[in-house]
Parts: sequence; structure tokens; C-alpha cells
Amino acid sequence: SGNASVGETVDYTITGIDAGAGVVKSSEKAIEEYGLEDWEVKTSSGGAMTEELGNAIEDEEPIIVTGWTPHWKFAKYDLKYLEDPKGVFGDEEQIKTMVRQGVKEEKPNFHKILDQFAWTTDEMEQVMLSVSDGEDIETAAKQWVDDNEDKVAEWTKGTEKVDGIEVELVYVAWDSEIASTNVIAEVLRRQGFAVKITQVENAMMWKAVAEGEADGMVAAWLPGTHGDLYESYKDQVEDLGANLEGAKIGLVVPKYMDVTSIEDLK
Ligand code: PBE
Repeated sequence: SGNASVGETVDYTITGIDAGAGVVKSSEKAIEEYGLEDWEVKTSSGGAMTEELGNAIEDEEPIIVTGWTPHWKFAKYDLKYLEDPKGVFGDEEQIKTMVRQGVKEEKPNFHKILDQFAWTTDEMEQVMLSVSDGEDIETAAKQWVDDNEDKVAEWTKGTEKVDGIEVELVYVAWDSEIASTNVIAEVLRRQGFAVKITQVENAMMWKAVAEGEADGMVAAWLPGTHGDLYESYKDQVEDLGANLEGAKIGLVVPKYMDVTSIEDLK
């Protein structure tokens, strides 16, 4: 109804993703800092969130989700980030690559490829979009690698092919990380590596690399989103720098909603 507050229309609920995600923790912090006492973040999964978002948009209903860029949802739907005048969600971030200590000496070609891996938001979104259109991720990753020989040549420059060296990457089931991990895995396979990719929770992803159970990951959102995990593990991992610039997290709504700032939720 016309006079209902935004809170009433969405049942004072932010539609979240998995509880381990940094964007969920930041949303809980936003509830505190903006004094949104009646609100809660409903946790589920990245897939459940995008499904609910799609359903709401189909019916032109209000919804507030934990969002991030790069993500295919911005290409598919008319969405906007809510302004965050208190800066709870931080500024633009980098997605960084972390590997276990010692892997540089043991698997130098793997190390060098991960170190040289870097792409853009547009490139990552190409893979995400084809998956959201129904393509399976292995096929989408192969297609992207086939279509981007120059980029792949930069990532593999100065390395030699290997004969079945085993490497394991860990990742979380976020659409952006599903895309990046599968693309770099495909590149490594074409260089002769036997690649295993293992899906885990966020904290476990960091721990596995820090404790040497996995060789690396391409899913470290810094300085903000995974800042707490980085603090815990920074002395036990090797930071290979950014693989993508201009990442961002925040609260996201369809543009048809008459709300511009998190402050408006009070
Ligand atoms: N995300 C996608 C993750 C990092 C990558 C924004 C959902 C998070 O919130 O931890």
C-alpha cells in the first residue's frame, strides 16, 4: 500500500546469502549502525538469493538483497545499490589471489600462472551471464578460454606445460567465484595440470590455503569484505595481488523501489 514503510513491504528482511559471506556480516553491521532494530538478514545461499530476486522482479514486488559486483544480475535486471553514507560496506575493492606458502618452490608454473591471472569485471560477467542463461559452468569456462586466447597467453606467459601435476583450488559457491575458479582451472588443465576444485565455506577457504591443505584460491575480497579473515591468516598465505579491480558489495534493490539510501529503511 502507498503508505507502507519500506520495512513493512519487505517484512523487515534483507534477503541474504550464505552466513559465512562477508556481505552478510556487513549487512548485520549495517542493521546495527543504522539503528534498524526490527530488521534481520535472512541467510540462505547465493542461488536462493538470485532466485528470490528474479521472482520478486517478475511480480514487481519489493525486495532488498545482499549484492555485489561483478555479478550477472546487473546485466539482467534494473538494479541499484542503496547509498551507504556511513560507509559500512566500504569502498571499491580488489579480488585477490592467495596461495599456500611453499607452492612457489614446489609448483613454480602453477604459481606463475596464478600470479599472472587478472581480468576485468566485464570479462568475468561474460562467463556468469552464460551460466545464468543455463550453460553449465565447465562448458562456459571452456568457451571463454577458447574465445580469449590473448588473455590466456598473458596468464601463461613464461611458463612451461607440465605432465599431470596435481593442484587444488578452493572456492565458495558465489556466482563470481564459480566463474573465476572454473576459468583459471580450465587454463591450468590446458597447461597439463590435474586440477581439483573444491567448494567450501568462506572461512574454510581461507583456512585451507593457510594450512596448506589447498594450493590456492582466487576469491579474496579485500580490504573490506574478507578483512577479518585476511587478518587471521595473512602470515600463513602468500598474497599474489589483485586478479580483478573495482569489486563492490552493498544492499541492492530493483530500481522501481522508491528508496535510495540505507538511512531510508529506518
Ligand atoms: N561475495 C562474493 C562474497 C565475496 C564474493 C560478495 C558474496 C562475500 O560476501 O564474502
